[in-house]
Amino acid sequence: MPTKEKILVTAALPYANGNIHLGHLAGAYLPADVYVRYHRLKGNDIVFICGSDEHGVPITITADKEGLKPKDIIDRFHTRNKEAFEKFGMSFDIYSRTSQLIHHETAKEFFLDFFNRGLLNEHKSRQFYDEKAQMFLPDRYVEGTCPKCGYDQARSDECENCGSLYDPSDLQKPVSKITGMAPVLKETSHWYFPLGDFQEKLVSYIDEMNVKYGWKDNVLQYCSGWFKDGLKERAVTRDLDWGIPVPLENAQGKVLYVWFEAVLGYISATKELGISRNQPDLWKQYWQGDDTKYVAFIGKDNVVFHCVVFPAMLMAWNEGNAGKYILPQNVPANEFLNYEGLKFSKSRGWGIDLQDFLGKYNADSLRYTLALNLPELRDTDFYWKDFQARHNNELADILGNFINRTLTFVGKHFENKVPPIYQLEERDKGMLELLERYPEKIASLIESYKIKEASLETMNLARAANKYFNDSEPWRTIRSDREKCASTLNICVQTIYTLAELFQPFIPFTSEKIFRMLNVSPTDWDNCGRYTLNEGHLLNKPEILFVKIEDSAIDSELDSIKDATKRGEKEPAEETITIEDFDKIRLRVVEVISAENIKGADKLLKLRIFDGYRERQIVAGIAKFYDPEQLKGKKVIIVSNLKPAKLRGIESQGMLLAAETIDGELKVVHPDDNSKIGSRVK
Ligand code: B3M
Ligand code: ZN
Repeated sequence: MPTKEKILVTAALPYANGNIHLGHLAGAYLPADVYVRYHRLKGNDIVFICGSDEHGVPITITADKEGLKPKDIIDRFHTRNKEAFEKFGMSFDIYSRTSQLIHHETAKEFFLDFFNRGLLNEHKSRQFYDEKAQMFLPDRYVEGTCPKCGYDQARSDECENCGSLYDPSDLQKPVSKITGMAPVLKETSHWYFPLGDFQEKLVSYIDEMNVKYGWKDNVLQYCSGWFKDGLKERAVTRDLDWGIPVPLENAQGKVLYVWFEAVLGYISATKELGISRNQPDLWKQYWQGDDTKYVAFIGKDNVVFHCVVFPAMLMAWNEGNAGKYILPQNVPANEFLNYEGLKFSKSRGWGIDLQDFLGKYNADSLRYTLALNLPELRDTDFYWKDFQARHNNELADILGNFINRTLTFVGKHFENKVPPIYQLEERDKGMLELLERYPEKIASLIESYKIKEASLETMNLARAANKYFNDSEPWRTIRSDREKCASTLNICVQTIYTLAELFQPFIPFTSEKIFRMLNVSPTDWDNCGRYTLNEGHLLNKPEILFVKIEDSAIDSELDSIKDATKRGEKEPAEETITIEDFDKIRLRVVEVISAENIKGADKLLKLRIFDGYRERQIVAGIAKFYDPEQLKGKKVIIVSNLKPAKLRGIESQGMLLAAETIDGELKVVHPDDNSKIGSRVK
């Protein structure tokens, strides 16, 4: 008997302010589930932990937009996502939530331990405060004009156009993205975790894990990027009224930073699991057991938190406490899955959420399609046509067809009983050897996180099975050589059993159906691929596993995404202006005379335009979306009475109107071809 492994698996805790979509599944959840299901079949001792991440600014913002309390939002999405995951076949041992008391206690325990040991530094700083929303604004909710280059969508302390870093007080015309008002700078104080002190230890930890267990290149690259920049201390508290209150006396209105506590959610959820199983110490066996291997499944945007921040926190704990936590042995993060060639975007209504999808299609067809498209090395896409082809041409025509033709044949010619096996010929031996080799082959792929290749290879076994059936021609041998025919069908039935077993991690609902048709229960992974069904074993009637998806169904999906922008989010709050306000703005039809790129500013185009009276120069941030030549001679609309401003040192005498397309590109607004140059747009 091989020794059983003890394994702890976590999958990123999704924010409870939106629906799970296909991108999340491909990034982290499906690979994690395949991995866990496989290890359970191996008989390993594994726990699979997940839950909702219920704190953080995005949740308070969703709540504000809907005029609800954060609690209403998290209750809604926690329930929805939990259900969606179940329908998709996620086999979590627990799907917890970070609003649980046990989590608050765990997070506070970590914070206080660090605080009491003098690890955290308190600093004062000035941060943007939105007086209307009465809250401090996180960086990504402030926008303004860069003091260096004039770029007008710069962040509070960093400009993505020219790359400069500055003090928030130097940002010009700051605007709060929450209320649209100008925020003020207000002093606040926070506690900082000295991440930099852990850099050396983190580097050697990751090196060691990589040498022993082979980390993915993309993950190593993200990490070395962070190390190259040098780790700096990070604030672990925020000014917010939603979250885990900072457990100190002088900390009213402050909560623990969501990422500080969310990663600890894995530990709290394991504690909760133990309590529900009447084993309150269960969490220690996994989190503090030297013989446990911990694998954390996440998407690429979470790498720094799982490979740098969380390990550093655990190291910090371990340095001062007797009970020592284990660190992730691997963090096999995936890249992103796109939807029909474009990034999933909630705000643009681009994508499809899981509940909708599963209302119409089979979970296993989705699992299979996603498995074959996992963004393990680079970003990949979900295409409806591909989904249809995988379902029709592979699941139905290869796997479904092999099972159906075999079982129908056995029903018709062998009274639905597993036929006896007689003399084996080369082809039969070849098929049996293949069956024996397969479990090991798929196992090693899954164990090295090559889930995509594992799913492809599993379907290859079904391909080989069809070929074996065809080459053996049982429809001929049933008349010419009944013994030979019996042997063929015996092997085909054994093959179905092996397929059902090996496909379990990928398409568990289908495997269950196949086991029912075979009238057997699953065996464990190490026993599959051998003769297991006895001669004479009575089979059940076959049922159709996959009904083909019609073109019309896929066409209507494609039609509905064409106007995706019409669905999507709630309207953002807008401040009203009077007609007099609007009257101050002069919009004019003008003609573009020439356009050119600007050296060193790859986002900007310099245009010469004629406004009906004179020529002038306009600088516009559309260079990524236009060839200068495309605009020559075109009529466009500008704000003509805007005070001239310099962008990248070049004067712009007005502003061009442009609108975003559904794929996030900026396109210039063109008036009718007959519009008069110089005429006012009202
Ligand atoms: N909630 C971000 C995300 O959903 C975050 C993950 C937490 S894992 C501890 O992508
Ligand atoms: Zn700049």
